[in-house]
Amino acid sequence: MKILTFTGATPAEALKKAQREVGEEAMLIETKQIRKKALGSEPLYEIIVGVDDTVPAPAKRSDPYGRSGSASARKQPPLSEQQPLAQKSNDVLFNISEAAKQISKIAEVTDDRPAEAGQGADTEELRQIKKEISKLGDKVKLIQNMFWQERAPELQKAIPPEFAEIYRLSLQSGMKREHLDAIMELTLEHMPVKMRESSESVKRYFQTLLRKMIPVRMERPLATGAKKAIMLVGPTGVGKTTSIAKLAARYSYLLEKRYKVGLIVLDTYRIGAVEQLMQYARMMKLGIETVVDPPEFTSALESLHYCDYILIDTMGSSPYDREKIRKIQACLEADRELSIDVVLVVPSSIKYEDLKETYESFSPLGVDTVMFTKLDETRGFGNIFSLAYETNTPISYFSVGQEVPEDLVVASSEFLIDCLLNGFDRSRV
Ligand SMILES: Nc1nc2c(ncn2[C@@H]2O[C@H](COP(=O)(O)OP(=O)(O)O)[C@@H](O)[C@H]2O)c(=O)[nH]1
Ligand SMILES: [Mg+2]
Repeated sequence: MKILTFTGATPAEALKKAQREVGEEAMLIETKQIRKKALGSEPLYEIIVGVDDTVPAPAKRSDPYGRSGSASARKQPPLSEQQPLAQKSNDVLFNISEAAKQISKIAEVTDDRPAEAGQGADTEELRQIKKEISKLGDKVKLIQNMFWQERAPELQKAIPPEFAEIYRLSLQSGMKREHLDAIMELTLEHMPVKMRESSESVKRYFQTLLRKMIPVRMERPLATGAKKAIMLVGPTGVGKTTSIAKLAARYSYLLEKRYKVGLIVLDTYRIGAVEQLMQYARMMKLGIETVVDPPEFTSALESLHYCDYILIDTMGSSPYDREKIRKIQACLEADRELSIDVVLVVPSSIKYEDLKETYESFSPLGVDTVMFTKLDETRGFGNIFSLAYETNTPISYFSVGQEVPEDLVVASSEFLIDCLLNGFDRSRV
């Protein structure tokens, strides 16, 4: 059975549309008001009908018991005269479960009979009963699916069955509930009726909508003579240094144009843990400067003036350490020549609320883009979606593993939404 939805300013108008589209043969499932009349907007009614898309059953079947016709072969009244099934559904379910009980009683009795006595008749009777039971099972399933009534707390409308899968997937992805419900509400309101027919087309529509909502920063080739400085900031252990190494390899060796790349390590707390990046610099033969304060920072930028890209690593900032963030800020302010792109690096393996908190602590630095790391260590990607959507900060890169330089992906909304709905798959990187 195919489920179709029609809307109109009155129930009669919605019904007319349905009659034009499917004739009188359909089953009326539900009529409901989905929007009340308000200032500047008409009320909206929706009717849901079911159309049998299988070959119609013959009006009369052969019946070994001489009964005339059967319930399913009886023709239903024309669409305009039907009472909505939703109103009848309780009765229907009650009747079905009563009937099922009675049938199983008969089945028990016949089962208890000795096998020899009247075997032929019993077998035929049992076959019929089994057939009836399986038909009832199908009907119950159909009705249960049609009236899947889970309501999201913030969502005023029930979620139709074709939307159930996509709703569940998004919710499990860790997307902020408010975002999901708002998107769902929009989808229910604006989605073309034709597309609601199957969960597949609903999924495609939803996927496109989500993609359009994610801000992404494209990677563009540098204009001739232009320079770019990129600073990676973020909590300790999120993958900043590893990502700097990946980016350095990318810009100096992996793109069509090979750029001159220089590195700066901002070690404002003199932790001295710069060896990790030093090694990468040696391997890739890149210039590297270690700095501890703003004057050193500006002179390091000057000494790397021959570079197209200057990548700046920052050391050990716990998100709560305001003092360290302030020191980074002082360095950023000391630079008068280049405009430095600040990239916030955060792991995708933490929940949305923690991402948001990290974002807020680093926001005084003026975050230009966000880079999400450790996509290979997480299952849900809705937290990434929600942070990008809520802060409206574009995503620039994803890090999908520890390998330098290959585990880096230039951000794209297709990739993210694919991960969100279908999971991360290394072969699609
Ligand atoms: N699984 C996984 N591990 C990563 C990823 N990025 C970095 N790491 C690992 O995370 C640890 C910390 O990385 P590091 O670059 O030193 O973090 P930093 O403190 O922010 O500079 C290292 O063991 C990295 O190999 C990633 O995308 N996936
Ligand atoms: Mg580091």
